[in-house]
Amino acid sequence: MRRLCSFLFVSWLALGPAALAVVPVPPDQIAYSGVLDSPGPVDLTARLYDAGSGGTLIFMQSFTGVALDDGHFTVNLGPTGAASDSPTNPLTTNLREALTGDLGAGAGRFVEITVNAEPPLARVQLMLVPYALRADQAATADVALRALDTQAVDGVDGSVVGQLFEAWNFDGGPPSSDPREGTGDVDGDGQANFVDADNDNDGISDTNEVNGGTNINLVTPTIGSVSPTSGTDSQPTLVTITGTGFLPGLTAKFGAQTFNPDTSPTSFQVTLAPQPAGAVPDLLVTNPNGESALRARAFQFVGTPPPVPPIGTGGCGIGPELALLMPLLAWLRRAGRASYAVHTGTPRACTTGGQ
Ligand SMILES: [Ca+2]
Ligand SMILES: [Ca+2]
Ligand SMILES: [Ca+2]
Ligand SMILES: [Ca+2]
Repeated sequence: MRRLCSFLFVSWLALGPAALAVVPVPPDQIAYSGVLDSPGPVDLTARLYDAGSGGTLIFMQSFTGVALDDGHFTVNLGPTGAASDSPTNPLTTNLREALTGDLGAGAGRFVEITVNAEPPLARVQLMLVPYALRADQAATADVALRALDTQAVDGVDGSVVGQLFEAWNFDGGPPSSDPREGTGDVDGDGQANFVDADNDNDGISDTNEVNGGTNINLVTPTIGSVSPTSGTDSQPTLVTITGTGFLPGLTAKFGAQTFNPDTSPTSFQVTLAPQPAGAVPDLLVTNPNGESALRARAFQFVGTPPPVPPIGTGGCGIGPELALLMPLLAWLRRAGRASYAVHTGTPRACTTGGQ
């Protein structure tokens, strides 16, 4: 007796996992392969039942003179089978219809092979392939990781989409196909880079970043204000820096003084050590991503201010009082300050000819 030693069959489904989300349409042909332990050619009859034994005959197809290659054979079931068989006729001659399961038969599908006129071999159940790594073509796909050619995207010719991407600059920045643009979404706002005029959402447009030499895909800091802008050569100065795009871990350098302050996105503080009068350090703020902002001559160090004169000790008349205040006023002007201290003493009354 000839025996079917092993078998395999090409599934009726060759779509990716996402396509399994919808009910697949069975093909009208499936390839069926097996191995026989005797030389060919042979006549084969394939019957499709709805049960592993007994059950209802659904489809039947015969093949004559099937060649064997070292015992291996392959036949294609479908698309059309025989209309009659003995002792009962199959329910359909259409393989696709036989596989859809709406013929009033049971849900299972089992293939029974008969070799020549010998008794039938044990039935083998047809199973849907649960997972396919790759399909060269798909009529539709819920998700395609990469399609080399598409005939339509939501009803629009696929070539139109490609030409729009290649030829049209949606956001005024670098071309859509520029590696800095493309279909990424750096800031995660739902807008792809090629239509997002500010890829990294740092408040600086892609165009201005390109012109300014900063990175359109990395948050770039800006310096708004430095307050105060001066300090003395004798006392530490607490300085507040405001701006945008300050990231945790940033570095601030005032000349040779380096700081790693805690920061909010828009401000941070550092305490400058005194430096000799006349020093005017630049401020360089650098984010951990390497993006930076520079403010030249952001701060100046000045000499220690003169003591505040005791107003009212100069006698009556404005002249003597101004003479005492002049050194302090000059210091304020040099330091760019509006005030230095408030006199709290009690003015002395005029002793001669006063008001
Ligand atoms: Ca975006
Ligand atoms: Ca962009
Ligand atoms: Ca930007
Ligand atoms: Ca940037």
